[in-house]
Amino acid sequence: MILFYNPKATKSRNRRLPLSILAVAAVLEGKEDYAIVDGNLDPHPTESLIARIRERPVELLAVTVMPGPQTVGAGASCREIRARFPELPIVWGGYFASNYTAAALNAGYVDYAVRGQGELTLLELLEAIRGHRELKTIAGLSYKDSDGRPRHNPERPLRSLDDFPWYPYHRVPVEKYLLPTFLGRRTTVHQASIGCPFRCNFCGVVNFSGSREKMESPARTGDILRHLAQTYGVDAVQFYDNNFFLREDHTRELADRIAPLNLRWWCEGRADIMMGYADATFEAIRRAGCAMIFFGAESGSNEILKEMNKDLCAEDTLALATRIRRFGIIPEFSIIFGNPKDPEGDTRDCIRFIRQLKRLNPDSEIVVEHYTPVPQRTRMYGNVEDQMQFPTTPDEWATERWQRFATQKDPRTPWLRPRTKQLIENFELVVSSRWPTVQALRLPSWGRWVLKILSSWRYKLGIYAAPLELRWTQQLLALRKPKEESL
Ligand code: B12
Repeated sequence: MILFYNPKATKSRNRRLPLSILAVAAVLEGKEDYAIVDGNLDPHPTESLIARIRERPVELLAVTVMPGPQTVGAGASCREIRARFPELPIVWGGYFASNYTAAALNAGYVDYAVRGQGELTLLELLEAIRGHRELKTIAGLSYKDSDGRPRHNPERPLRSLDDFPWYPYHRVPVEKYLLPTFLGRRTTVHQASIGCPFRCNFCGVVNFSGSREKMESPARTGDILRHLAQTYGVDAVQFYDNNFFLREDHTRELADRIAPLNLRWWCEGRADIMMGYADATFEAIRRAGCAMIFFGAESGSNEILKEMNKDLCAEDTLALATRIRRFGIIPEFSIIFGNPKDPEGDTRDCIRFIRQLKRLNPDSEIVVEHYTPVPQRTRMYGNVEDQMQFPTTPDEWATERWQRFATQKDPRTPWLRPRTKQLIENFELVVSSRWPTVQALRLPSWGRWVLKILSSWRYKLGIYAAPLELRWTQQLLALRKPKEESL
């Protein structure tokens, strides 16, 4: 049997279908015996894994790991399982294994790391474990050779999602993952493409997919969503794609196919690409149920956008903020604060840019990010190679200091002075109180008003220092933080 493990990633009220595991399990469905343990549902996943292993022989423990809390759960469970069942091979896949491959293999409890798209790599790894193939022939695989030295095989070219079977939804309790959000009562998740063709040098996806993207056909996305709506009563979708709207013809076809399903949905797009779209396409997207689009605006300075390799200009973001209002779609703009060369100046510029966006479109939602570097194939944004030393093991990644880094809560980067960090956080608190997010489903309307009234003088006068009253009020109201919790 193959045992899959999705370590706990989030609070239980935010749990989502474990798509990473479903994607790789799909290629085993009907051919292999497998089981799934999801730490987002199961409060004692290590015990459950152990119980499964005792039940019947397990050939491989296959774990999906993202940087952040999943690294903690993955490390703890795998260490325990290695101690009890030293012969059982363990493979890690996902963003941690792809971006921090060497660190993953440095753990005594990880034998294989799968980089990038994992379906075929997993199938070939199973062949190798069964003695029918050599490890060195498996593209996308990293492993330790017989001397314990790390080996990194060449990259695996991305395949279209249509080349793989549908996810085996029936193998998980789908009902438990359908959550109320501002989009609908039964929100699900779907990813209709993999990778990203851009080269932004602050992003973890570039290394993962080598600046390439493959999309699912609109027909298949439509069929899957119809199945989810008809079988499970899904009425809303969060799309995980890094770039949902890459091509206008694809977008139009997809919108037309989704429209009859009466879903409300959220996705990510690029301002420059969408600015090239016709009004009729925006209308089609709206008709198809699109409620909000997330845009990585990153900065209001074209110089900094260039330094980020973003291939975007600030004017496109500003124009998009104005244009999208006409179609009743809310834009959610994410801004990266703290350019390493001049964090103070950049922070002031970012604040100015956000204020401009809010003037053009007050409905805009704002996501404030602290620049948190990710290793790149080329240089990192800000040329910070000399200033950054990443952990070399998953256990080090699991420490409090690096958890706060990975979750972007407190990157503690050498160039970010505590005073500047405080200003960024204060500004975030003021702007998120002045316009409480529409994603905060449980926030009562009186709570919204209290936050608005308490913060409007600060926003108007640009006084952000020590907003204790806002911090307490947000805590009291348990205001949702979309950047940490997803929708
Ligand atoms: C869903 C998601 C989440 C969910 C987690 C859901 C869960 N697993 O339970 C939530 C919202 C909780 C979340 C939180 C965070 N996330 Co997140 N998340 C994503 C997102 C949007 C989609 C991932 C996904 O499921 N895709 C669908 C599946 C099918 O694709 P996949 O995961 O890539 O899986 C394929 C391969 O990776 C591989 N594979 C994956 N697992 C395995 C396992 C095995 C055994 C094998 C063989 C192969 C394999 O094969 C799969 C099929 O090809 C990605 C961005 C993206 N679009 O990829 C970011 C992303 C992975 N997250 C990221 C980050 C930074 C975080 C946070 C740290 C953010 C924060 N501020 O807190 C937290 C950390 C939480 C944690 N778990 O540790 C970054 C990682 C960057 C990096 N440095 O590597 C990404 C890339 C976003 C980004 N652009 O920056 N996230």
